[in-house]
Amino acid sequence: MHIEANPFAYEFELEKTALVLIDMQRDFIEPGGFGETLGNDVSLLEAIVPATKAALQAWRNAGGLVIHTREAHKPDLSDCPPAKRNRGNPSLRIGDAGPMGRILVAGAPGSQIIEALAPVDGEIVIDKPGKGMFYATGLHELLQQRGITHLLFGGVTTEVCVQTSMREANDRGYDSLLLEDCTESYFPAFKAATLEMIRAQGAIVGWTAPSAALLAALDSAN
Ligand code: TIU
Repeated sequence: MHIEANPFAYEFELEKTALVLIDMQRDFIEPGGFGETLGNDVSLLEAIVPATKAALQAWRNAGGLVIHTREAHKPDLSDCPPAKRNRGNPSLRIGDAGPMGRILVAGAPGSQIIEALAPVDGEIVIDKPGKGMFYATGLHELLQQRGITHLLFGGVTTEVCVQTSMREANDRGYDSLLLEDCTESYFPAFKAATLEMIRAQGAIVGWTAPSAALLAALDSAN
């Protein structure tokens, strides 16, 4: 299969490709969560939910593997170093009690994936303590066991956890594509810059494409 992508077509085999949705959690997308405590306008992120849901549904219908990540720490915060907990100028820090439970702590309501994109049976859910999805998660080994070589990305935020995960993926030998309308930043200029830098220099980190191009690829394969 191939997707009409930037800077050129992206070739993939369905059985060797996973759709990865990064950190589509209440803490980042809904009012009252971590994103808002960092001073951000979370309504920007909510706008990608319909396109992301459509891409997820099409991928599920095609029988593709789905990975969901969550940025979520252990309750004792032993996996959250001061270099992370003390950064920013939030009114609430990671681990503090917020309106949706403890901020970015596994099991808290705010750390759950938003209802519209909730994982279903057979999908993989990874709790990650860092920005990148490979750091301290064992995900690379799991993907290797399943013969995955290609990754399609959506999620939030574009320049933080999504970009870090794509760069980690590139270093580990995966060919990655970011679905342009299934990712968002609290800073539109950062999203635009991230899309540019991913695909610059001949797809130095990976490809980008609108989700319609993925849907067209899946349609034409039927
Ligand atoms: N603050 C911000 O833009 N992002 C994060 O803290 N985590 C993710 O990107 N998931």
